[in-house]
Amino acid sequence: MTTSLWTERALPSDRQPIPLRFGTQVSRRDDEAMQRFRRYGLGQFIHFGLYSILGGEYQGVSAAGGSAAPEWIRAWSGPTAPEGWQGTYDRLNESFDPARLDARAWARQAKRMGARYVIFTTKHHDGFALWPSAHSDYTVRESPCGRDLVGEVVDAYTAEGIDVFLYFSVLDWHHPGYLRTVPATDAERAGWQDFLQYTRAQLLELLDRYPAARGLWFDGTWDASWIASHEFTHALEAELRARRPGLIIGSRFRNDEHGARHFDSNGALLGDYEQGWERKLPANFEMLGGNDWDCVMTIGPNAWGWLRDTRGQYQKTADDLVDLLMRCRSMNGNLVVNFGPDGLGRMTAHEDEIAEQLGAWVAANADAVYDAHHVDLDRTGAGWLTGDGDRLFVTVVNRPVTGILRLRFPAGAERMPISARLLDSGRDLPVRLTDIGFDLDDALYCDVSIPADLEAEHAFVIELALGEASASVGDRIDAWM
Ligand code: FHN
Repeated sequence: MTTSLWTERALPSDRQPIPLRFGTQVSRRDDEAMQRFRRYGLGQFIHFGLYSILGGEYQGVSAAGGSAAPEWIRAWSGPTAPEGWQGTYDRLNESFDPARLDARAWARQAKRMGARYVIFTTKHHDGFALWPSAHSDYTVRESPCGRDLVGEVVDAYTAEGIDVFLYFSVLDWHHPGYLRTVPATDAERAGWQDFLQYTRAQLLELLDRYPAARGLWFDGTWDASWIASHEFTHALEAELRARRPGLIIGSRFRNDEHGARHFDSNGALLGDYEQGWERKLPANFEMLGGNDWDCVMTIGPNAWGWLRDTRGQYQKTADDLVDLLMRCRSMNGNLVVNFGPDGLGRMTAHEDEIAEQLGAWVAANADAVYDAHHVDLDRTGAGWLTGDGDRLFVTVVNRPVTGILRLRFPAGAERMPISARLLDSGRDLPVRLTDIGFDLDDALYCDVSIPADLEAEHAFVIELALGEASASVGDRIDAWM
C-alpha cells in the first residue's frame, strides 16, 4: 500500500480501470452549491484552539525546532520540551477563555477582505472541540469559556453572507482509542472501533447542530489506521451526503481500498474538489484535469495557529496574496488565507492589515476575481489572465519595463480585444493588434500600452473588451516593437 500526504496523480494514460468497491462516490457536480464554490474566489481559514493560548512557546521557551508548527505544540519533543509536557497541554482547557473573541467582528473583517467562505477549526489534532459536543468531555463546555464558538462563527459569518465550512481533524491526540497504526490486538481493535463511532457521532452532530454550514473540511486523515478503515469511511461519506444534500466534501477525507488518497486508484477525484493544495499551487492549469480546487495558505512560512514571535520568518504581504489569489483564479481555484487569532481571540496586527489591504484591492478589481475564470491563452510573464466571456483581465504583477503588455492569440481567434482600460480607475489604454511577432508563427498579437505616467504601487488589472476578430483584425498594423 502506498500513500501520500498530498495530491498524487500518476496514472499511465493507457492503464485499464481496475474494479474498486471503495472508489469515488461523486462525479463533477454542477448544483448550486458547487457553482457557488466556483465563484468564491477568496476564502479565510481560521485556526483557533487550545494551542492559541501558547503562540508556539511555553513560559518563555520557544517550541520552534521541537514541534512542527504552533498548533502542533502538544507534540513538542526534544531537549527544549518541558517536563510532563503533554499532560500540561491537555489541561489547557482549564484556562481556555477567549474573552475578546467577537465572531461578528471577525465576520465583518472577512467581509471587508472579500472572503466568500470561511473554514473554521471545530476540532484540531488535540481533540478539543470548540462546540459543546455531547460525545466528548473535552470541549468548550469543560473550560471557563463555556461558549459554543462553532455556533457563534456559523451564525456571524452566515449573517454576513459568507459560507461556512467546518474543519474537522480525524487525527485526535485526546481520544484513548486513537492510534496511528492499524490496530493489531483485541484491545486496540476495540479502542479503534470506539474511536470510529465517536468520529461518526461528532460529524453527524456537527451537521445537525449547524445546518447553515455548507461543507466539511477534513484533515489528519493520513495515518495507517484511518487508511485501513476504508469500508467505514466509504459508508460514512455516503451517510454524511445523505444527511445533508448539497454538502461539499473535499478530497482529503478518505481513500480507496488500495490506500489511494485524493484520487482513487483509477484516478477519479475522491470528493467534490481537490483538497491537496496546501501552501503550494499547481504549476499549470492542465495538471488539474478540470477538477475544482482550492489552495490553503499561511501568511508566515508554516504557522496555522497563532505564533507569538514571528521574528526571522517572512510574513506574506497583501501584494504576495494578490499575486497568489490571481494565480489561483487563473486556474479556476480559490485562495484561502489563514488567520491564527491569539488565545483571547484577537487577530494579529499583521492580519488586520492584510485583511484591509487585500480587501481594498479585491473590491477595486472584483470583476477579475469572482466571476472570472481560466482563459485558454498563452500565459504572459506580466501576470495572470482571467476572463468572463466578454472580457479578458490581465492582473499585472510584473510590470513590463518596455511599457507594452503583449498577448498572443491564435490566428484563428474569433474574438480579439477591441479596447483596454484599467479596471480600477477606468482609464483607457491604447491597444494595437498585429500579426507581426518575432517568431513568424501563426498568431496575432495584442499590444496594450501601459503609460509611463501610471503610478502603481500594487498589482493592477487591465480589462480588455473582446469583439469580433474580423472587425478588429482589419485594423492590424505593425507592432510597436
Ligand atoms: O497538521 C495540520 C496543520 O496543523 C494545519 O491544520 C493544516 C491546514 O491545512 N493541515 C494539517 C497539515 O496538512
